[in-house]
Amino acid sequence: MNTQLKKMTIIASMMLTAAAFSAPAFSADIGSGGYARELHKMEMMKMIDANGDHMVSSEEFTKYYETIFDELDKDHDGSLDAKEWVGVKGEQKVSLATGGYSRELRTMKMMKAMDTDGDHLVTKDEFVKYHQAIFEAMDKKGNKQVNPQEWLAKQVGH
Ligand SMILES: [Ca+2]
Ligand SMILES: [Ca+2]
Ligand SMILES: [Ca+2]
Repeated sequence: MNTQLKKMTIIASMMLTAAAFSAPAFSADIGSGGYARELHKMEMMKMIDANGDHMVSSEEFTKYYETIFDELDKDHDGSLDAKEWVGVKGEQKVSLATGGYSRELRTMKMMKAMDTDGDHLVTKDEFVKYHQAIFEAMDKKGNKQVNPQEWLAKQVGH
C-alpha cells in the first residue's frame, strides 16, 4: 500500500466516523441531510431538465445519473470505488452539477448509503436505483414527472 493510498484510507475512515456521529442511526436513508438540500435546488432541477420544459421526467432523471456515474467511473469498470467516489482534491466538482451538490455527493456517507450490498463499491445499478427511489419520493402524483413545486417541496417522511 503506498503512502498516498494509506492516507486516503485514513481520511476515509475518519469521514466515516464523523458521519456516524453526526447522523443518528439509519437516518442516512434516501436523500437525507445536506445531500437532499443541495439536490432540491432550482439550479439542480434546471441542469437535470434536459429538454427545458420545467418538468423533470423519470427518464431525464435516470439519464442524468447515468451520465454522472460515467463521469465518476474513471477506469470505466462499471463500479465506483472510494477513490473514484471522493475524487482528487480540487477536482471534485461534477461537471453537470452545482459545487454544493458535488461536495455533498462525494462524501463517504453518501457512498455508503448507495452501496446497497455493502461491498465497498457502488455499481451503476446501485447508483441509478438509489436515485430512482428519490425520484419516486418526489413524484407525488406518480405520473413520472416532477414539477418545480414537487422538486422544491420539503421531503418528509423518509
Ligand atoms: Ca423535462
Ligand atoms: Ca471504477
Ligand atoms: Ca455495492
